[in-house]
Amino acid sequence: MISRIDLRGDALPEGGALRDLLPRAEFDVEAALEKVRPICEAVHHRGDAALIDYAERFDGVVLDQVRVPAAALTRALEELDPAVRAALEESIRRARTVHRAQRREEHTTRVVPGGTVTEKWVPVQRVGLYAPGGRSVYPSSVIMNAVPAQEAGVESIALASPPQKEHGGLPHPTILAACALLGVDEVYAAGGAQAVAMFAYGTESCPPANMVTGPGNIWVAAAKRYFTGRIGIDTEAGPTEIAVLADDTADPAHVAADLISQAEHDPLAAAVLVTDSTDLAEAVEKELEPQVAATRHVDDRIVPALRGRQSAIVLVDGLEEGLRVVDAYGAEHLEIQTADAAAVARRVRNAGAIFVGPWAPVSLGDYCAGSNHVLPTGGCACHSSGLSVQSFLRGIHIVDYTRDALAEVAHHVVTLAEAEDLPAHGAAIKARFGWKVPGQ
Ligand code: HSO
Ligand code: ZN
Repeated sequence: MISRIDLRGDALPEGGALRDLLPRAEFDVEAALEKVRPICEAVHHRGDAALIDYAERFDGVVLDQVRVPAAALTRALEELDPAVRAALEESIRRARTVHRAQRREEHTTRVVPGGTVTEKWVPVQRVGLYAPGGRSVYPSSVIMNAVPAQEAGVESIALASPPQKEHGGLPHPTILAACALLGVDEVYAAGGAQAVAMFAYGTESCPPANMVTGPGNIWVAAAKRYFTGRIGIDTEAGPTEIAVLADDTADPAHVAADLISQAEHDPLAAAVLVTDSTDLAEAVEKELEPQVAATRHVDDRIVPALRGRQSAIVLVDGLEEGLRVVDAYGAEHLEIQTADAAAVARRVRNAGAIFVGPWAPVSLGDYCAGSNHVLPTGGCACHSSGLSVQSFLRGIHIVDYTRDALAEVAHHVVTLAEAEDLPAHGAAIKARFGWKVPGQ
């Protein structure tokens, strides 16, 4: 069901070489770029008409408008299963609590008497959120994108999700209901690269956005890459990953269940167990069979995900080596199921989110921990963070110096300008002091 990689015995290689020994899915966004280019340009030139054409071609629905009427959101909320509504509300409440605490205060640093630099935090003005349809209809992802944007103070938030044939050309009703619960009332029935293009360029019915966030398939990731530089994006979300660092204190039934839980997302999803215990490795392997057999999505997602080259049980000599392996891997989600898990978690440097001990499985974080589930994949956790209030804020420096404060440092500015062969930079200082450098 899952392969083994045995890294015991020899010393582990450093950095990149260690990462090369670890499993990872192929996710070639570059190749998809060529395919999304004409789609993005069609939306640029033909606006809503192109979106309507693509809805027919890719989603099999004939739309007369892309904007979802307000009544459809209200109806979706009225028809939502009350238990699902209660769970979504709890998820929103917890996410709000955590994300509200991420707000940043303006801060002024007095560099010298009369010279200050203030950093003020300004939300992005308009954000387009993307919620996938098809295999991954995740109202939880609507929450994870909308809540940080709202808590950051983003003024204008719109959402796009693919039109669904079975739902009369509207996005999936639970997506619409989640929007209604969140107070996101500007919703478009548009999917894939064309939805990203709609937000990037704007169309007759949808004003352009400054930023697009949200998970999606490879076409959405490619469209985000296409527009990088023109608009802000979160990350190019790749297939979901779970890594578990476990020792012989871990419960193999829990470890197996957690590996399967993320394999359930996608045939390219990655499930990686890093352990120094062969007993645990064997017990987890044994647990996988019956647990996989007892669930849904077996042949289309879980079995290919666990059998794929991206998943493995990695055997290491001890906890120190395990930590080096998980740091080299940089998992989207990392569970620590070892003795003294909290202390081990503090030592991890690279992970999108860390789940500590037996009672914090990734599924909790996916829905109701309060943490965000939009996290860096594909090793991007080595340089990026998950979605947060910070993702939707810009820190702007306000530089305020008096005459005396500028005079004090003027000679250094002029010297550096000369050293860089940029005399006009120096002149901008001298012009303020009768064309002389103060103090010289
Ligand atoms: N684990 C996914 C998010 C998700 N799980 C949505 C369930 N629904 C990526 O972090
Ligand atoms: Zn998940």
